[in-house]
Amino acid sequence: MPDDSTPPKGGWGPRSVGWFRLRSRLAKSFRGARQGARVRWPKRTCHPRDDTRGPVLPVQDDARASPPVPLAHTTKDTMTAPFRFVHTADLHLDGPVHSSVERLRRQVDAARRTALQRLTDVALQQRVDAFLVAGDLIDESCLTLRTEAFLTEQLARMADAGISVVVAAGNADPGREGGRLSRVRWPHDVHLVDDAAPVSIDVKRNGKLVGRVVAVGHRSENESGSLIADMPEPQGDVPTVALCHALIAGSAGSQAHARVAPATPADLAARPYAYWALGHVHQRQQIGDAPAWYAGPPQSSGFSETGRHGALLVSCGDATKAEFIATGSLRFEVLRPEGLAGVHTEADLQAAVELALEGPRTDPHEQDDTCWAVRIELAGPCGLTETLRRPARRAELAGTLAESLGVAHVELLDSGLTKVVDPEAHRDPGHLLGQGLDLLDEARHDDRLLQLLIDGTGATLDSCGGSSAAARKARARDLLGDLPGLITESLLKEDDR
Ligand SMILES: [Mn+2]
Repeated sequence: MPDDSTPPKGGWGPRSVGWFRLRSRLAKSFRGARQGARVRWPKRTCHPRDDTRGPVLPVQDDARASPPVPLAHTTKDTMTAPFRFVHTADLHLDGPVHSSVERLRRQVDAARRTALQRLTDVALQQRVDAFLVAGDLIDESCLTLRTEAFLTEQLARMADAGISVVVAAGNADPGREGGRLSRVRWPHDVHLVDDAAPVSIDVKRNGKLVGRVVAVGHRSENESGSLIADMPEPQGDVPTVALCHALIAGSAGSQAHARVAPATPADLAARPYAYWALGHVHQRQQIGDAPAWYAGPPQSSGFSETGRHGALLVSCGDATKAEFIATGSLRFEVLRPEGLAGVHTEADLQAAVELALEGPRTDPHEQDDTCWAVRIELAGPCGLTETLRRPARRAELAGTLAESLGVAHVELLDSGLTKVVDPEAHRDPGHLLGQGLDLLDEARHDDRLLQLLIDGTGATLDSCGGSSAAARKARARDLLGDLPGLITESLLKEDDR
């Protein structure tokens, strides 16, 4: 949770009604101000088209920001121009989507094709020299003929424009004989690297050598040896880029991926390539300070991959530069709304969810036409707990929320909802809780007892109200004011479910 969701010290309890209402009001005024300035996301039902070709989508702002490199170069230009390419990986076309919702699975399928089309558009607009895929472009068990036709059409668009397309096999699309990858009707200009033996590909622009790609591929779905070990030392005449699907030890998120083609950052450092185009770990990242990157998938495949997704536009000249290009059109977010104790109606719930969604939705780099899939994890005391504990009602509410928020998909999860407790209902002096509540009352209203408590705990209790005896007492009273709710909640927790 972001820091701004923390209530002020000494003021309200973390889930008090007052806090929630204030946040709700702030969110509303913020939304009002924003709508006045610029409407970023119209309320609309957002369903990516499910046809094979997908919609024709505009190229990302990131790509538009840099002017295209002209195709014609003077001899001098060609000698000094950097080697420029798009680095992508792990698109998993037609691969599994971890959701039980069929419509969402179809939307991810469509968004993956959209991402491929956007990648192609970027490569053409930027007039790059090469398009490098570091494995798992397709999922070998699932690729349909329709998607294959779409894939080869996009790659042919680039190959026809003189872009060197290099596809390395990964563990989800290994290059074994008779496997799905080997049966794809690749455009004849596409370099398919489907074996562990390193292949060196010269990349030319207008007939002149501008760069070189050294690539290795996976032959099976469980390559246990290092594929990097056999990669040769790069030659020094032009920038040389290594292309490989591998598990680099210590990379962020690597523990979630199969241990195939394992290697270490030291293995990369031992071979001074101008750039390592890596695939396999689904998290965009640089490996230490090395010119080595995982591009991450160009489209998320579910709630385990939140945030923006895209590819890297790389330039290897005197220096190596990697720039992020957003290509994901369906963004996944997991939200944990705060202040649920103040939620008593469906409108309250919507306000709490909108507030939690503000952060991701105000991401200045996000596209206005991005579709959203939102998982809302509900936990803690909530005024709507009885309703929200019923799966059928949650599903119904999720549908309503998706429509009113203008997002493609909403799912509501009960991640530990409890009822809101009212200490006043437990004032019976005949049991432990009732006696505890009475004691707390006494301490709050008896100055002598309060002073004893302050002296006894040795707490500083200085606050923005100052450090006078009166200010300390006021602060102690405030703190005690939260306790009836807290002890009632914890003593009644056992009975709550
Ligand atoms: Mn993989």
